[in-house]
Amino acid sequence: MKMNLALTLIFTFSGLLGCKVSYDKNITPAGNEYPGVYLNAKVCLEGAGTFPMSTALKNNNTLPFVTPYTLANPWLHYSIEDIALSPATYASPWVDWVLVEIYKIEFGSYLKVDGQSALLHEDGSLNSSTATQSLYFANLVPGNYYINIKHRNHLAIGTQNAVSLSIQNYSEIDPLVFDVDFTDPQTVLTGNASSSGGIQCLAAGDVNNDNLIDSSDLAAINSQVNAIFTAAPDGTTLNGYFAGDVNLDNSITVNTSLSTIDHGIISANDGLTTLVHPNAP
Ligand SMILES: [Ca+2]
Ligand SMILES: [Ca+2]
Repeated sequence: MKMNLALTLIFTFSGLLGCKVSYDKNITPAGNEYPGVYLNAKVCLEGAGTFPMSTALKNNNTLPFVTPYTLANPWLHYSIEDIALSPATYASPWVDWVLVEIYKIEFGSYLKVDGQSALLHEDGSLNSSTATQSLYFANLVPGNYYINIKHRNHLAIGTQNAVSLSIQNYSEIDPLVFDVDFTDPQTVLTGNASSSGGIQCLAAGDVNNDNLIDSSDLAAINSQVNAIFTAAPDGTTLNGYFAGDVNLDNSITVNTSLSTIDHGIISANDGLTTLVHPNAP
């Protein structure tokens, strides 16, 4: 969201002699039209396949109009940028919501300084909740930051090194030039552990969001079906926005032998863990 942030603060205080003194202070940084920075980034979700990624959730109108990343565990996320999507915004080919977290080093430790939900386009670009490519972080100044991408049923991914964010004016953004290309295995901390064909993706299958893909994620799919249809027989399928839908095709199916497509993706990634800065809890 681009905003005119040439803010003016008016300070008023009482002087020692009791007279009131007022003055204006323009807080726009000298030489910069806008405070804050833009992030233009590219991301791949393994479960959604290769580019263009699957938009089945949006196509079936089960993609939520508001971010699924909230103040509740495990996301603990809130941002004023996370507004409900308009019908016009919803019409674009979105894959899913992702969560962007930005850290900086302060006194030797990683400090989370901002975060924002983003819409993942089928071409991999991150877009704001008003459907503009790139994300605007009003409270950040140009500098070097570590950036992590989280997803509700994929393992998080993060930059190996601090990256420079400097663009302060939306008109300067080249949609084809990414500040961070998370699909480049050289960019991310996980190296090529979950890359396919040279494309780095967030690894699919962390259904229960514990930063590990294992058998508990397999069991979670059947549990989600059985939570709605008790003792559902094998083959019972639910359509909708479920954490167990790791291939993002809008469906999960109960299967006691754990052999559906969603189960298979989890099994293939068994043992993978999140590796980001700072270390995942
Ligand atoms: Ca897990
Ligand atoms: Ca599925």
